[in-house]
Amino acid sequence: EDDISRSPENLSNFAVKFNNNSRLGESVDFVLRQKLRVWCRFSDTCWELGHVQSLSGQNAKILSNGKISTVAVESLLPANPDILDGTEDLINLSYLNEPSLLHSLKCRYTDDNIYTKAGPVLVAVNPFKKVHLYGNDFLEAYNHRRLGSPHTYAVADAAFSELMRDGVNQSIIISGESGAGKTETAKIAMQYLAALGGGSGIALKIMHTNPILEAFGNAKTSRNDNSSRFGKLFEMQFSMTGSLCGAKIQTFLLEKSRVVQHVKGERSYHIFYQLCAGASLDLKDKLNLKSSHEYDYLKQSDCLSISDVDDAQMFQMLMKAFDNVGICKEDQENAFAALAVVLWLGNVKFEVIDNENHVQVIPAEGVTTAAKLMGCEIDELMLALSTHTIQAGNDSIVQRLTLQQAIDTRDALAKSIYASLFEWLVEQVNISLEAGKRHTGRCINILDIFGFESFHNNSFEQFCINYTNERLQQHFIRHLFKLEQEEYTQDGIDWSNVDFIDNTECLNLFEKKPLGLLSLLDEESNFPKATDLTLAVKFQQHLSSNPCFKGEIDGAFKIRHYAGEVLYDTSRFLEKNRDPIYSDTVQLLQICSCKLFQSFASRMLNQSKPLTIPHWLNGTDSQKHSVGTKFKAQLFRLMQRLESTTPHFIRCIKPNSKQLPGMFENDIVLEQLRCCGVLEVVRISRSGYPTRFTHQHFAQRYGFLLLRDVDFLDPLSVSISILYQFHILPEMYQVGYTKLFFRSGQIVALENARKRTIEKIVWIQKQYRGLQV
Ligand code: AOV
Ligand code: MG
Repeated sequence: EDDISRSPENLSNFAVKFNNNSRLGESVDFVLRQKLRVWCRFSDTCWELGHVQSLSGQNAKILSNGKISTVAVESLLPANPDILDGTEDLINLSYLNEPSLLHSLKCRYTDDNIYTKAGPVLVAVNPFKKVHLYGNDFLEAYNHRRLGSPHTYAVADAAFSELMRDGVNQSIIISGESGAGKTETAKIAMQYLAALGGGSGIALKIMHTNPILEAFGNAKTSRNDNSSRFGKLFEMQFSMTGSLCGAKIQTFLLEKSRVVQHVKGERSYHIFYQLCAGASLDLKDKLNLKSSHEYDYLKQSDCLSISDVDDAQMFQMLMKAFDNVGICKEDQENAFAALAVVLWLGNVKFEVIDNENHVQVIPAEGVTTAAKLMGCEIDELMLALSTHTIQAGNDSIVQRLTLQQAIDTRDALAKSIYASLFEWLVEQVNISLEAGKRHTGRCINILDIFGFESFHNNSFEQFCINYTNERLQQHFIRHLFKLEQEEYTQDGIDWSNVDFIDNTECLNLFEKKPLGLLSLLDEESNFPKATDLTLAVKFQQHLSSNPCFKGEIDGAFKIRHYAGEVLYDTSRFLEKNRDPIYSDTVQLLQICSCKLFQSFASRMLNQSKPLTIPHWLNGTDSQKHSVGTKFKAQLFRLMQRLESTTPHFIRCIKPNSKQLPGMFENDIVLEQLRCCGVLEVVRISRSGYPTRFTHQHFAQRYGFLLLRDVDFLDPLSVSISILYQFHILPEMYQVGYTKLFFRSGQIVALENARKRTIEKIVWIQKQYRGLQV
């Protein structure tokens, strides 16, 4: 019936193309007879669905959108039968290729099914609108896997079940670029775990920590109206019986530069605007608070509000959250006073008093209000902001600062007050969430960091943020690919390796000693005469052989990250990495009458002490305490902690860059799928064995279900007997030297049987006791 050119060469070309991407390996005849659905490639990210009508030479005639067109066979990929369009797990796809992956996600997304599984990974596509997938009915439905469709709740449920089953701590690791939905996803996971282990007041407290952390640690950026400017690890602690008994928050690297500087269209931290808009008259009076447009720190970016966000209302919610978490009124007011100090410091102005550009503070509302709220003399504050004291033997020499030095001093004070306030606040929250005696060490960690960022202008902050994302990506790769393959090989399992994109090279670029970005940055930071330009030259000199690095003109350089290339500008890199403490202002804080400010001073001084860095990180190097090095150590500790847990991965995907609902842009999604290796994850798990038990564990767990007496058998024989009794098909498992490996979905039947049997035993025991009474 079809006009098919049956030259053997054509057919075999076509067959090769199809069979490469197919696990079914249909014959070409079959393909053509069925007028098989194919994807026609028009560009790297543009594919259209069509049906093969005929083949001739290297070309095929394709019916697509009611039109017949000729397409090169090379540009065709097999499409899946439409019954698979909305498949819940991408491993079910018969043909695994990029357009099919995209198509599946898009079909589901259009129906508000934002969650899809990619083997062991949950993919969550940001809906940018309210979707009806949450709340009590859904919480109930996912409890104990009654509902199996992909969901953050299902991931949280799995983590909880494994915690209870294996007694091994779990982590839910959420990644994705800025605005992809990590923070929302983290809250959804917390909500599930709080409901599951809840009952007590602790669940409510835990949920109310979110508005607090977001008010003080989130801000509007050009990528996300509610962008997290810090990383957080949220540890939810459970008792032996699985009830929630406490929690602990660990935070990473708050972007403090935002307090004094941010670009047009972005904002500083939400809390400042909330406070200005929502404070009671009484509070406003106490803090001499004005509206946000009167503060230089806030008005610099011409952006004081966020559409659809009512800052005053957010402030009311914050106050409620403070009360629920148990932050006392006095602490709340102290915190607000500290915020007002930051705002008023920003309004402090200087005047030049000689021809060497030396300055003095202009006595005005800014400095007087700040001094009053801090509890120090106005003159003292003016002096601390405009002079520098040098100790020379027993004498101290006072030097006036230049205009730029004075501005830097003022800004550094504002930044460190804010950073200290944030730390202090997290500590207060932690005190209130403490499990105390009930703490058992059993926990589920939820990791929500700042996502990968690539702006028009990228500085030290993006450098650190993207470095973090590289580390996390490495963790992801290690678990899903490297460790997986190593374990199979070690245990003697038949296994052909899947290629994956490794980011080791990029991590080396950051971490290698002595010739890596962080080491070179520290070296240059220790060199008093260094400038940002000499830093750029140094990078160029030593790193240009790394394929992930490229030096650019004017002190810029490019890094090829797993998620794309980013251009960094070195200006202020050195200063931000050194993060010097200005001793005069710290001394001033020490003598403030306000206790909170005194505590900030000790916090700042503590931080200037060298860190005790684990030997495996730094060897016997001299101990430095630059921001980069401190952060690297913190990151290593985090990774170490995660390594000791069972990970559950959630990959958030941003469907468009406009933060709009109902808009699924192929190129943007595909780029994210590519860089986080979703295709490879699906490929590996489709052919892999995700569930595994040691022979012993398996025999112990299910041995009692056996119908015959096996007391005299070794664990492996018991295990094999179980497999036979439950008719687990031979292609569904492999027996390794020490472990059994199962394909996904095989353990469900065993677990169900186990549960039913235990229920029966308990019932019988109850009856028996009843008889005894
Ligand atoms: P992020 O955490 O990944 O970015 P967010 O979690 O803040 O991203 O999500 C950005 C916005 O997307 C939110 O403010 C919501 O409006 C919307 N959103 C995300 N997930 C959902 C969901 N499940 N349902 C409804 N709306 C959602 V960053 O912190 O910038 O890396 O540093
Ligand atoms: Mg976030």
